[in-house]
Amino acid sequence: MRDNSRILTWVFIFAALASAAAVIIAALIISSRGRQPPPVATSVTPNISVYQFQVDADKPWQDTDIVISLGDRVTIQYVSGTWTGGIGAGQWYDAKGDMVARYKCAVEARDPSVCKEPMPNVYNGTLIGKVDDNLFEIGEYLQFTSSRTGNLFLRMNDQDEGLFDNQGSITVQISVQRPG
Ligand SMILES: [Ca+2]
Repeated sequence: MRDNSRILTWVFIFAALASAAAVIIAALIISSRGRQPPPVATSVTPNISVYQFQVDADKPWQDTDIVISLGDRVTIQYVSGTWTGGIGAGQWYDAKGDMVARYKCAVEARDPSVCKEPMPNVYNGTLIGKVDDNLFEIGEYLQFTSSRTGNLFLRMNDQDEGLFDNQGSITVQISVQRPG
């Protein structure tokens, strides 16, 4: 009996340590992913998945963790929120970008090769995306058939050095329709 209870005690201690380790590992995994939870499809039919994702103005390319495959029909739609690409300028806007300043580096700069925006031909402050090395302007709405395979990344069109004075975030809905 005494041996049995000792074994039980050790089993209990081992179980407690194992569950504590599991909690710590889970916390590390969650914190390493940043503050956004992994994408959860909010509405699923056999071949359509719908997600929501928050895009922060002051961060470079943000990984949605949504895998896009070649041939997928992708729809990205602005849902809510405002952001600014320069808090000092005082303009807040949605995914369309700064329609007051209407600044396109490739048009305004005397030498377009100095432009550091990800898409110098797109207005600053606009929502843009990429899959693999294929960049595209989104604004408030974009539907396309993907020519690439990879995770969907989103950000504001602003140069990395210019992110420090950005604020706000917008939420978008992303739907991915697999062919067939
Ligand atoms: Ca900025």
